[in-house]
Amino acid sequence: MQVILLSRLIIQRSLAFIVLIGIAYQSVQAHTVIEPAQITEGKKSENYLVITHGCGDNPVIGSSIVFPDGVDSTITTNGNPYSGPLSDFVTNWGNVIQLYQDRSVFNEQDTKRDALGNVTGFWAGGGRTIASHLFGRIAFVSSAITIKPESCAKTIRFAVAAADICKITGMNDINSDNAVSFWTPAVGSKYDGTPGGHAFDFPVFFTVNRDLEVNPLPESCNVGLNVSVRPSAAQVDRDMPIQFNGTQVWPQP
Ligand SMILES: [Cu+2]
Repeated sequence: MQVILLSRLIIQRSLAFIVLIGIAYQSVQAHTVIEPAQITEGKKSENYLVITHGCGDNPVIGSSIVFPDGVDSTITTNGNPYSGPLSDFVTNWGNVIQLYQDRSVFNEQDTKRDALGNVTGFWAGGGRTIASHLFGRIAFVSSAITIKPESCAKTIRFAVAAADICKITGMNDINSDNAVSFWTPAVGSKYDGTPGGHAFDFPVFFTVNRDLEVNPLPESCNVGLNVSVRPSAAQVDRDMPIQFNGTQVWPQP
């Protein structure tokens, strides 16, 4: 009897172990992310865009990423729409991202800039591909971001739009044939991806946490605000395409 119980226990344990391995394996097949995903205000931060898988079985040949510019972005506080500007919460958003030149993953790369010359995103591509079973990472640095001391902002979470490109197509074919993996907020842009598709409306998040010791919340703030920032459709449409030497190379015009 005891032997039966014991063997049952062992079987249960090993089943649990197999389930655990399954979970661990799935988490390796993660989505494309920024790491670290959360940074502390007031401190420069070394980050990577980490590309974690191809488009189906197609390897990634390039990547394009757009940060909300805070100009016409959609802002919510604790989930409620907020109509004021981003500068109510962060004093120096704009031009805080800089790309490191590093050709170990792709041959070409550059920043994307708005009319004022502020970096709004970057792209990398060409040369070798990232094997679909390996990770690739694109290094960038964010300079110190400052949360407005008078504000009640505790966290500011940016929904960053990223596209991992596996096949260069025109706009019409962008959602077919595993051409692109989109990690974009579904804001109504041309780069929303397919509803119900892989990681639909699953952007890359980048969060700035208030340094509550250096920059404590004003007493009137109660628990503080979680601020969420999503780019406008117009900005994603404008900034997502890749320009190379003055010519748009993706999507094909
Ligand atoms: Cu994924």
